[in-house]
Amino acid sequence: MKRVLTIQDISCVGQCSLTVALPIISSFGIETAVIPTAVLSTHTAFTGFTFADLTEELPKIEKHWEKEKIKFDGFYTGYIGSIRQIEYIISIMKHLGNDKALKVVDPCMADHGKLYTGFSKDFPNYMLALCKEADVILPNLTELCLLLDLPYKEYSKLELEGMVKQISTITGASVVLTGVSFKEDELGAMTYDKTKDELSYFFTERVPMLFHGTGDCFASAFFGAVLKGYTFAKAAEVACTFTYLSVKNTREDAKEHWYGVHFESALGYLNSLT
Ligand code: PXL
Repeated sequence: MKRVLTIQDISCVGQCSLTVALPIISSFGIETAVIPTAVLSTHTAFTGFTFADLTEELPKIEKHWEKEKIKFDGFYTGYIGSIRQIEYIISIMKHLGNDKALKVVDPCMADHGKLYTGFSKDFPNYMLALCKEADVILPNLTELCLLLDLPYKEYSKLELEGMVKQISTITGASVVLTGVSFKEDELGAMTYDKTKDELSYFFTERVPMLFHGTGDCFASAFFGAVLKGYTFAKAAEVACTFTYLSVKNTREDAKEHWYGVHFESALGYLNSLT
């Protein structure tokens, strides 16, 4: 059985980051270890959340695991609790990976044109350093604009393709751009597989509602699918379909459940793949 490590926060309530990554990746039949970067009472879209920073735990955990000779076949990083964690995470990926361990970085820091509460304006520069360590990065449009230092606005298909290739050249990583849409009734992802120099798209029907945590569901499903042997393009299809099903199943409940999606109801789809 493959063993992977995901590094992101625990938002105790909020259906994002570790509380979704762990069940989603596990449902592919992959052993999933975690390092929490911080513990929050809720994610940062709520007001008044608590925040316990776990930065200095990271090097201690690395040291213990090195002693125990614990190694991983893949790494997936999400929400990071402090700038200093970036160098610690780079060290963990360098020292605790098996040969050819897959490194997926979700530059989770912003959406809808805005940085998440708590991140400073220079955070995207540090996140770029982490992206340079990755095999695949999974930005949304806001994050792509921040990484490239471009304004957040609507871009044409051709412009987006140029931007995705540009960030791939800068980071050396393949890229999956999430939240791509050229028609009102569709939503999907653009994948640039650097190893094949291939661009591809996949769309599903758009559910015209906004929920938090969909990026984390997408990234977790993508990571699991790649570990299971899917190509980056095919894994992006799986992740789009899984996220679409999760959102569709939350639609009825949108008022009370604005803070996350009912991804549990779509885990059966992932099970059917394995
Ligand atoms: O879903 C991304 C995410 C993860 N973790 C925390 C967040 C967010 C988005 O707002 O606040 C703590």
